[in-house]
Amino acid sequence: MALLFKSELDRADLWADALRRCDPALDVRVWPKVGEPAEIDYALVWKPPPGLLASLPQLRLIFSLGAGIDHLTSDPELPPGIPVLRMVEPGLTGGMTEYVVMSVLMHHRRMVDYAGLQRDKVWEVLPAPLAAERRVGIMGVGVLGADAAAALTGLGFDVAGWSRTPKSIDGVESFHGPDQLEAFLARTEILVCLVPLTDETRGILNARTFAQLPRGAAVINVGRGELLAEDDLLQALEDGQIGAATLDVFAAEPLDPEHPFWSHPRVVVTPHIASLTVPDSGARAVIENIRRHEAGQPLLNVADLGRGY
Ligand code: NDP
Ligand code: OXD
Repeated sequence: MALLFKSELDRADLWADALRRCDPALDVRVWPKVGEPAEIDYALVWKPPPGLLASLPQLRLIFSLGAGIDHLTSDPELPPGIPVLRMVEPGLTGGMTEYVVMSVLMHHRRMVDYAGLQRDKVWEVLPAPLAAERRVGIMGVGVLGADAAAALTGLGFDVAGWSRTPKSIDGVESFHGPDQLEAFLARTEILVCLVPLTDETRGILNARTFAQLPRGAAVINVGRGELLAEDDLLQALEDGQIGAATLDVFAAEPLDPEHPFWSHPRVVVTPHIASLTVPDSGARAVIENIRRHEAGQPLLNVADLGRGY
């Protein structure tokens, strides 16, 4: 059994070691050292060059190194009929929850305002409500959004989630579908975006969405850059409709040095690090699915390519 690893982001040496620890018999090959393409059974990839997967004639499973699969569905030559598996592992989930909690707390406790006061050397106390009085809304309450929602609920925040289908998460008010988006936004003072990038969600963070939030709301985008209409956000920040934003993902990464987000006083920028897949726990998730595949058992975390996530 051979697995091809390809990523410019993830450390191939750490992944190869972690995979071999879980399954010493697995023949791990690191791109571009593919060897004989017909020997590759499995591919574990992040942003593979278009056509790479199609060049592997005996490929049986495609593993995404991340939770998102838009980096695969954007390949016009993605081979049809081969299951695509999303990355679901505790390191990735825990990392995202940390980032979301950190960012929500930062906006809740007005740290963007205090950073401005510090720059101006002004000693001033700003009013802030209790967590129970702060309404947080999470767009996308799947694996990552649901875990973050539970952590925020644990801190006492008033949390709601919006998804495609209804959810039942302890202490979290559920909204779903386009018809309930407006009501979800109207009650959301800190908006966390964790939907996947699909034809339906592209550009969902736009002027219309911002106008439906309470004035001065904060926006945290940890989904994908293309979910956000960047000019609409800049305008909403200028108008005061949006009070502040934390952005981890961008339409063009790395973010251009000239981009206005870098120096905007009310925007926090991070370089797509909200969460990263952890090789040890990620390898266990991959090997478990290979084991299931070999045993003819149902696979875990299979993406629905029709839905796009
Ligand atoms: P899941 O597939 O588990 O969850 C996706 C959620 O989005 C689901 O609740 C789904 O609804 C909802 N959703 C999808 N389409 C729509 C729609 N049209 N309208 C309303 N809700 C919708 O994904 P994960 O939680 O594992 O990951 C989410 C995304 O986070 C990834 O796709 C990726 O883009 C991003 N990500 C970013 C990282 C970073 O470092 N910045 C790291 C990891 C992931 P339903 O439950 O009803 O299907
Ligand atoms: C992911 C990501 O999709 O890191 O996992 O963006």
